Amino acid sequence: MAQDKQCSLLLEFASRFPLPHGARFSYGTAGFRSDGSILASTVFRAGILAALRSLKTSSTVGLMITASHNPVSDNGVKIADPDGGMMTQRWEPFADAIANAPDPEHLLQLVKDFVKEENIPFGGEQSAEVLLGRDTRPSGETLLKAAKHGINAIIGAVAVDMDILTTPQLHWMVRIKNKGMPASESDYLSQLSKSFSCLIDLVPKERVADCSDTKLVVDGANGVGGEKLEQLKKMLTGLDICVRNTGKKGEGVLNEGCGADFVQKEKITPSGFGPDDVGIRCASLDGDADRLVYFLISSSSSKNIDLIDGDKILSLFAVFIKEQFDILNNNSDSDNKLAVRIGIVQTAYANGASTSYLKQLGLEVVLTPTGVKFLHKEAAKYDIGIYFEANGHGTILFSESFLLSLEARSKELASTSSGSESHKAVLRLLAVSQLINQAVGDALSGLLLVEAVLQYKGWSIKRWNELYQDLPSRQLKVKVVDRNAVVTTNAETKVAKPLGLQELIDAETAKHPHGRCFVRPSGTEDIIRVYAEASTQEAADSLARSVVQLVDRFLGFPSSH
Ligand code: NG1
Ligand code: ZN
Repeated sequence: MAQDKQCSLLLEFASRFPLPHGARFSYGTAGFRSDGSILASTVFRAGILAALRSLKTSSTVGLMITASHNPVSDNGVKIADPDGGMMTQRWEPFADAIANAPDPEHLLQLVKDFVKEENIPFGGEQSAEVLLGRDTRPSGETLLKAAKHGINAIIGAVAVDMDILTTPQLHWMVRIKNKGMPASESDYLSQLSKSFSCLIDLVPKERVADCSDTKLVVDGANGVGGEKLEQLKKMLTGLDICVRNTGKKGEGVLNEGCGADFVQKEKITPSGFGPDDVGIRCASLDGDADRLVYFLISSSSSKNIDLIDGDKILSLFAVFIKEQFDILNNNSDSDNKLAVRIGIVQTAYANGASTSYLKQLGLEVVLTPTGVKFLHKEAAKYDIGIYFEANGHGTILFSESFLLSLEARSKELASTSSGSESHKAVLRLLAVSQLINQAVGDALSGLLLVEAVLQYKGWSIKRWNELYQDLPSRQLKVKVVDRNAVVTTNAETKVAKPLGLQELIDAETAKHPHGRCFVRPSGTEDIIRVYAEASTQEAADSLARSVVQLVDRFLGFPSSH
């Protein structure tokens, strides 16, 4: 009986969200992405998916409506698992299948088969909860309604609208809620501001004098991040933050000529910045504030910038964390040292100079395929895993068991040598674990950690940029008939298919000193990406261009030949 009611409810709701003719959706690197105007059926079905995920795990899950750094007309949807991370990859085939079900009957059949296979209580015996968030895109409001319908199509499931949020805020809320702790937006903001001020209080006194450089100008990409940063900055002391591209009426279009993706890919000043900002520390968030890059305008006569990307943010964090362990262990007896496994996780897009630098610090570096779900999973294998994509998405993960050891050490030091250098080092590490988002990369918490570490080191942005010098690189896109015709291996550094393409890429690469080049299908756009690196910008550009031609020859549209 309950099952019948459930089935007719699902059929009825599904008939309100028909699949657009000819559309195909795939749960890619960051969930479903497409033009916002054709996404209602997908978001409705993602609502069903989220409700089932919550039923399966008996926990709260999240559903975020965003297309991140993509144009304002795009939108997207992704699911956050109970730990705040991305939805398990094991469920992606089911996500794809329901997103493409041609009609309500097929959709219902897929759901019925899946709940049976996964042993999911279906028909109202159990309750489910989904937290909903969205960025500032105009299509978000309609899509939110579709998501609510999807959730409400599953009896027992409740949708909780958390309103406009950054992506990392929603992931944080899901994680914290499932830990049984207060998980509102104000809890998030106060955790960030408290742990930041704790780190600032622990800046060595002799370095405080070097910290006069407190001015920071932030490009909010005309998205949600600017507005949230305005809220956060009221709770902070010791930082003078000015937010531009806030997205307030008349200020500009989301991600257009601004934002972390623009700055990282184009390497020029975003709109709203100019000659008056020469020498000042600047940062850019992306449209949903899960990416962060810094930059420096070094001359008033050029639009070029010195980009300080995710790799350099990672390197700054790695230097800081390693230093805390050096302090702790250099001040401990040999039988009382705290053993730690620190892992650095990057993708093939990491600048080669960053990887060499990190290895030379004695750190263990691993590469994974693109997509934070891969990096996150790898980083979680360490006591402390630091992961970043070059584009500025990343965070630092502390394992639960290592956090317990740190807390125990902190208690011990508080009673034996409170205020000692070792004690301060442990307190800094604990504050970092509070400040940095443990669920996903978070531009706001990342920004506060960068600021705290720069103050700790007494470093200017220029000094930070000099940690190592990036190898010149170029990223290009190629439109092809079918991007899935490219299959890669070795963390995407080699092409397995089409046969013969890799050999030609190798031959091109060999022509350039320090050459490195790889191609892969994008998971978020219908294109092939080409990345090239070489000892000069001209060489990197020419290598990228030649490989674009190769890809086009193998896979491009016939008319373009
Ligand atoms: P795709 O389109 O799969 O390259 C892009 C980024 C990823 C990741 C996702 C999610 C590059 C080269 N790729 O993925 O790193 O951030 O978007 O937003 O920047
Ligand atoms: Zn984003």
